[in-house]
Amino acid sequence: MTETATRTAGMGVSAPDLSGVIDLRSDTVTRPTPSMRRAMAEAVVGDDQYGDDPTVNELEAQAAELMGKEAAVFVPSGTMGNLASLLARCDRGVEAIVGSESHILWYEMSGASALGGIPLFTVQNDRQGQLDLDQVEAAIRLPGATNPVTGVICVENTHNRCGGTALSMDYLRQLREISLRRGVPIHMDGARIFNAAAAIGAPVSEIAAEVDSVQFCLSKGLAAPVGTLVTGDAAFIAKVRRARKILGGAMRQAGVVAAAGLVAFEEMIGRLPEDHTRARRLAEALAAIPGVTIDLDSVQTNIVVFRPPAGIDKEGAIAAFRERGLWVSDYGTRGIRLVTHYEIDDAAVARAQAILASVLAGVGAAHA
Ligand code: TLP
Repeated sequence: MTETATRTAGMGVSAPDLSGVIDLRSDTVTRPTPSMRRAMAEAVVGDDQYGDDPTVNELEAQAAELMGKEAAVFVPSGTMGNLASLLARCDRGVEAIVGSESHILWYEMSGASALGGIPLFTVQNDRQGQLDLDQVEAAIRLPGATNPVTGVICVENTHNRCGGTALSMDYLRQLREISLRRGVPIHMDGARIFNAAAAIGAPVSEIAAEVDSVQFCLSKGLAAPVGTLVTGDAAFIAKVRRARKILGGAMRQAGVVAAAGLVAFEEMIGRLPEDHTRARRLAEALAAIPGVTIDLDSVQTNIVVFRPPAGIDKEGAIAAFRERGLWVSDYGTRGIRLVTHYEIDDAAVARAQAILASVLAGVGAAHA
């Protein structure tokens, strides 16, 4: 039986046949590795809401240690990790500062505002995914009779819509200085913090030391099927646990999925630079195609964002890629996004390059 058939056996429906597809839509498309599937099958589990799941407990302990924080809590998704963190920092009417290009602002259904009554105060992101420091300072409210107060400053690392850019330690230290001076904590949406650490060559704990909380995802470049860890001090994590419960995200025998996370720590973190090298190769190939707009400086990790040449319609190009077996994401005003991950090897990159060239420059169209 093929893997696809095994996965759908008995369900009466068939999954799309992905064989032969080069899926660069996201690193979220990664399927669990064989060792993850084995660990999941063999996981020792218990009811996590009684604190009885040893695999979840181990995952949370390792996550806290990796980030150098007191505690961690396992939540189902990055979206819930951010939302629960904001709920833990801000009562109704207390503001969260977020970047103008942040995932929280663009792709999380305004959950903080819709469910938590938390206004999102937007500060400009520059091309590197940094929040302008003067604007952050100006956005933090002074105590007064009429204005709301600021509960948290959110940064994203790596920065998705800015093309996978990693924040520098120097920048983080400057932001930290403002946060300490003004008494406003920093939350890091570190969905891809391990990619950031690989890009700047610093341990994740050094990055995490400059912020009060970090959420990071197991289900992106680390290839686990489900899950995110929120890390921070013990009092904050106790609040995040309560927020997770009200959001319906407290689970039971979650060790079945946590087991894949433990394998991800062991086996997947160290290989992320390979994804960065392949993304770079794709970016350079795109830059060589006349008319393609791409900012090579922003290609620092596993994400590549570009615009097709003037005269080539974006939607048409995406459809033409797909016909040839290359799946990419439409990134709206930002253009087209490609994301490398562990299911993309050198041969897949070479094929993708040929398809990109054939559609965007008509090169070798007969062969692609
Ligand atoms: N990002 C997804 C899409 O939502 C765009 C992707 O394909 O990149 N923070 C960041 C920085 C993210 O990139 C994502 C997912 C999340 C949070 C949310 O994680 P999930 O999908 O687990 O809720």
